[in-house]
Amino acid sequence: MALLEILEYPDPRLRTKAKEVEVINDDIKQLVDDMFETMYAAPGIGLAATQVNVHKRVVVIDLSEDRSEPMVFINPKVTVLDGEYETMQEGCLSVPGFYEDVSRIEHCKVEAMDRDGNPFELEARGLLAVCIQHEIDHLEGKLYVDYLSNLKRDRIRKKLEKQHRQQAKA
Ligand code: QAP
Ligand code: CO
Repeated sequence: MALLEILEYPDPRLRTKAKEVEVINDDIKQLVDDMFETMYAAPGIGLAATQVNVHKRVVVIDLSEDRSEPMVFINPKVTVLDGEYETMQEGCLSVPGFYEDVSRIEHCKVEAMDRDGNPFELEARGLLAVCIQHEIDHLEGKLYVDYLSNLKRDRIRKKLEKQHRQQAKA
């Protein structure tokens, strides 16, 4: 297992579109395990491979308090189940320290493969539905800040750029 480095906004590598996973081999399983370790250490509830600079369609999520419900989504596809939207405050490990309201589909179907390559589908609502959509956006090179006003996004970008400059000096 290994802790992976998480890319932070506005790193241009976060804009890379991830490729479908063709075969689930030991490399992919290792990636999944390292992503869980990295997400749990952060700590976070969701992480997409894009955020650790691996441009493959792999997402890990664990919404439980005690980190007992790891969920793996390889090549995830979302289908809208009803047209209801819900607004939730979102954060992102690639945008540390900022939380903003984002509106997303409240009820969706997700089809994906698990860590062993077995296909599954589930219906998601609430936080799980929001989190899956947030993580699939990462695979498309999209960040939640893209849904904010230019003013809010620029303010976040400038603060993070300043932090990154200070970190580089230290
Ligand atoms: C995505 O985000 C998400 O700013 C997962 O300083 C979040 O795990 C989807 C985190 C909320 C829906 C709702 C963020 C940790 C973790 C930070 C995360 C931070 C430390 C974010
Ligand atoms: Co994120």
